[in-house]
Amino acid sequence: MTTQLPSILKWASEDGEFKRQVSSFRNIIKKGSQYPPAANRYHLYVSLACPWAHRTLIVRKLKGLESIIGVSVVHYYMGENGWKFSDPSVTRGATLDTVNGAEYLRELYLKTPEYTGRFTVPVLWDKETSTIVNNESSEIIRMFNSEFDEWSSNPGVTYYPDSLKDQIDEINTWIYDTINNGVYKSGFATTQQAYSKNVNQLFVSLDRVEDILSKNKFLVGNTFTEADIRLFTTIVRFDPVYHTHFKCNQKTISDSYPHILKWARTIYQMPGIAETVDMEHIKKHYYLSHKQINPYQIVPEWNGPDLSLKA
Ligand SMILES: N[C@@H](CCC(=O)N[C@@H](CS)C(=O)NCC(=O)O)C(=O)O
Repeated sequence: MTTQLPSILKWASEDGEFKRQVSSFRNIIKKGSQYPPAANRYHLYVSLACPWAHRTLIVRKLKGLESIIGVSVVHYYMGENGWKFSDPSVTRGATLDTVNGAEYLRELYLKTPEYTGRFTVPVLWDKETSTIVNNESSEIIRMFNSEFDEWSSNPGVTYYPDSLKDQIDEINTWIYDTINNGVYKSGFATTQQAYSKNVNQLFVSLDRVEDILSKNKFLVGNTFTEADIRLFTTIVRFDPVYHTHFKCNQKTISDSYPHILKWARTIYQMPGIAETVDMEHIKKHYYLSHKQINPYQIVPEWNGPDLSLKA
């Protein structure tokens, strides 16, 4: 049976498996390039709900780039026309688009008329050429990490050190496929087979992470790296959202993964991190926006097992 879904909800392919689209804007900010590093030239568009956008907010914060890279935050509800801006006096945590005056995020993408992809956050915008520089979080965090040190309050600190690049890349690959994206592949599967395959892989990988963190403080030895940042944004959403909404319910982080929980607390308690985590935006976004898997848009009263990241 094929169900007719509006295009914004059509995320699964014929085999029932969710396929994440490959990001289209892939320019790199670099000295001497078309997009050189500069203060107050680039602007970041995010959703506080989105784990990919959350990575960029964390690196911006940790590198102390808030005063030279502005941020606009969309409303947590992603409706028929996609992400929308909102006055903070109406929607706590959201903002209007003070750079482009757009009502919807899609308007930024449509300034590139040939663009035919999805209208995703994060977006790194160039105010000088009025175009999207990059919409791939894994690349945006690398640029924030290394290209703006001239203005950074934390220059020289790197979350992708040369000596650990291979190990970070290796761990990022399987964590991306089976955990960061694995929760989506479980939750958006439209066949039992696709769901089962992905949810089983997800828990095999979480067990593997638990084992690593039982021996090391962080994913790559005792050094806090971008690999930790990239996983953290999925883990904070796990018990409150993915466990229930995406049917990733074999185990919870708080009850079954003591080392992952301890690691998540360590990161949450680092200066600046807690203020990037907005549980209201996170919960309301997922439960309200994905009508294909939660048609009555009921938002759970409780956050699930208490992650107690402050404890
Ligand atoms: N590859 C992108 C993925 C970003 C992404 O999928 N963002 C989601 C929110 S969590 C989005 O904006 N989706 C809107 C849509 O697909 O219509 C990245 O890592 O930056």
